[in-house]
Amino acid sequence: MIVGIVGKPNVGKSTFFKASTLADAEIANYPFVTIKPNEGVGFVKINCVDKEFGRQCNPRTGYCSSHKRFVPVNLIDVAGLVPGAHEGKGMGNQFLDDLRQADALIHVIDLSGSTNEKGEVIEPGSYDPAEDVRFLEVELDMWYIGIIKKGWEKFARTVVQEKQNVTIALAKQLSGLKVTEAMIEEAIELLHLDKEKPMQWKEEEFQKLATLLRQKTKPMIIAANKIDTPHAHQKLNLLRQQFPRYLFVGCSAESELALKEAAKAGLINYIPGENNFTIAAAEKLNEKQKKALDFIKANVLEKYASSGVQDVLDKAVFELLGYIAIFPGGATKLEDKDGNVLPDCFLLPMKSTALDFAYKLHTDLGKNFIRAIDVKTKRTVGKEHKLQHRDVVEIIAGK
Ligand SMILES: Nc1nc2c(ncn2[C@@H]2O[C@H](COP(=O)(O)OP(=O)(O)OP(=O)(O)O)[C@@H](O)[C@H]2O)c(=O)[nH]1
Ligand SMILES: [Mg+2]
Repeated sequence: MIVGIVGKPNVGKSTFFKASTLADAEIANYPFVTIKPNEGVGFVKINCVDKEFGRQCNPRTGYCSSHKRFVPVNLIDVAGLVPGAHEGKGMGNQFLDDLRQADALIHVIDLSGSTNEKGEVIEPGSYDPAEDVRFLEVELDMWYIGIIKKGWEKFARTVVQEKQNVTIALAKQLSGLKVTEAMIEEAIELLHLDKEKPMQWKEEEFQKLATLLRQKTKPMIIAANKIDTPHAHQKLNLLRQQFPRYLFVGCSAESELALKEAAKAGLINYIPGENNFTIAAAEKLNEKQKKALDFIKANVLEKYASSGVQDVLDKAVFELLGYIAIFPGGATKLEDKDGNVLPDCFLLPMKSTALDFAYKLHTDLGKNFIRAIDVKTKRTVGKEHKLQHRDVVEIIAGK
């Protein structure tokens, strides 16, 4: 799974990315610091199942801290997009292309209102973040329209002349954006488009088609960043009323980054997403660090119950995309051959079945599937059994 971090310049995308991955992204207070997409691994947080078995797990990927399991997801930090990006403004075309493979988007906006539409620093509170929300929708839709309409006449003519199915042909053309035949079929039906006469599709129909496909393939959560600044909370409430179709999560990427770095340096104990931290080495903290930690405690953690960054990732994967986390495990033992307890945890689309999971583990397990065991209840289940979030499953397969 790939989650793209998007937004205009200077809203805090790289800070969010670095806080989520602790990778070495450049952070600075001016636009266009990022010129290549940063790719990294972030983590979603779940209550680990190890506790229910009275064990401590040994993850092969990710980590587990106080029975909170952190499962890896791929993140990309894309350079800032400006209005007109779809026409190539600010290298927009190239930046948009970096998003093709994304399964979901985290749209970072600036609640402080201290950056204009180009990301330039202005008087705090003088820019309405609602504009951030609107502009990105337009740019993404225009980008999709551009791809759909590229060589459309020739495409439509060939489809008609060769009696091709327009759905299949279009799905092929758009597969790079993760558009499927089913999505196109659904959109065509909804818009009452004539499949026999693609040459007659109108401009406004292309627009609606682009919006529908963009919403399906790039579902978006909004990370309302800089929640630590004055009036940010009122602004966020207003945005929620203005845009009920979006899931907004307030966050302070800068606070999360400071906490993670302090934890990494051994100064504090902090589990990402929690509402508190403890001082681990008071003697090593200088005045500036103490002040920063006090600020974060009072203005972020105590006010909002967390820095919000972990929440954004978790909600993107589990609410927006509706994924579930599944652990492979044996009904009689939870260890792998090297003695690691519950070493793996996989993220699967909702409604995944036992058979889907078998294929995810190994094609041979899928092909030779006999039955599965729900390890928590020890019940035997069949191919079609729908898995639930945090299930532990053993696959029994033939040779
Ligand atoms: N107050 C506050 N400032 C933040 C927060 N997150 C980021 N910033 C500041 O916002 C500025 C821009 O941060 P970046 O992470 O470089 O922004 P970006 O969106 O990646 O910018 P481009 O790469 O130019 O598109 C920096 O000065 C950050 O310190 C936050 O949560 N609160
Ligand atoms: Mg950046």
